[in-house]
Amino acid sequence: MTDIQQLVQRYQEENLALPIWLEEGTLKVIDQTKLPFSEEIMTCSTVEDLGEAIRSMQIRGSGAIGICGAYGLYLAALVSDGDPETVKEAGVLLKSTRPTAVNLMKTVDEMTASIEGAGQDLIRTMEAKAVEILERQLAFEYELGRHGAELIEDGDTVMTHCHSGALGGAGFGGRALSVIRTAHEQGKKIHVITCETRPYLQGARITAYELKKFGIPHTLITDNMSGFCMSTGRIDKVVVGSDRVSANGDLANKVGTYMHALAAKEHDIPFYTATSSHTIDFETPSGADIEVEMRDASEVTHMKGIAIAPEGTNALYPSFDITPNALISGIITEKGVITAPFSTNLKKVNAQADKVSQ
Ligand code: RUB
Repeated sequence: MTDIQQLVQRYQEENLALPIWLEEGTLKVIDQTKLPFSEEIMTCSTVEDLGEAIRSMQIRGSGAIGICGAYGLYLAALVSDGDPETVKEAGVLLKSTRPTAVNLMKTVDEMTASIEGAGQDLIRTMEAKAVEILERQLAFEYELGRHGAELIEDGDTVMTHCHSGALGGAGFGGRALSVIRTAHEQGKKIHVITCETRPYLQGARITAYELKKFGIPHTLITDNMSGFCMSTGRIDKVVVGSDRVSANGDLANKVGTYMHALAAKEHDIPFYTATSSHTIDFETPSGADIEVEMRDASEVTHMKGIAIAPEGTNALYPSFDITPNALISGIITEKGVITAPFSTNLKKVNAQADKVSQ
């Protein structure tokens, strides 16, 4: 059995969701734009196909697109005739798809770095590295889930935004939902409020879908209801994922996160981001240095191709926003929960990490 086949078997045994896998020389991806109404599997035969699937958010979530970086280069190796340059070019293409989430950049860099010692064994090296990255990421989800669950009390209502879950990560619960799923599996009676997340509705479509699968009670709200819910005592804690954390602890996450963090501060509600050491970007000093992806305005003026505004209306779609570290109560990682002062404490945790990876 190959490494990849063993991994697929493990996912079945542990009831995990594989966001992407290899079958007969092509990559298979659960098309997240179709969820929850159909669980369609799409095929990416080339790295170009995979790049397009990432751009169009058929596969999304910072962890999952990080895994695409790994599997994408493995796919490139399969058709490379042993030419390392083709594989490196595939990495450049994948890195250009979405600029904000740092995991994709890091996994591509890690795969590319391992090309050097590969020699004749390019395919075998790429397969082993891709599996290693996915397994490490999965291990981090279990670990950060365990640390984060210590913050969740029996009876808590936890709000989350967008989808930071299994299919957006390595299959257990991504980041935020790893915390929530672990607390639930520990027997804590928790309730989740999931924000719908305009305009792509990842919260309504995918978070609610996964919470239902996990059997975790939940309530859907629109993004503009969080202030009301907080002011009326309906929310005890907020846990969101993260696409990038800068060296000073500022957080880039799905647009709307900042507004929830401001409201949480006003109401003394702890606000956490769940992440991994791989998502902490020490090359980026602060949130102001993070490139925020701007997506097509038509994604705001239209829903599933149907116009919801008069023709010609100008619209803006920053896909992420920046939450300053002062609004963050703690950064949950596989190494533990990091609190202020973030610049100092993030560095300490990084130094402890044997290997910085997702
Ligand atoms: C990004 C998104 C979340 C994160 C964070 O969405 O869902 O902001 O990825 O979650 P999209 P995690 O890819 O749809 O723009 O840390 O689990 O990736």
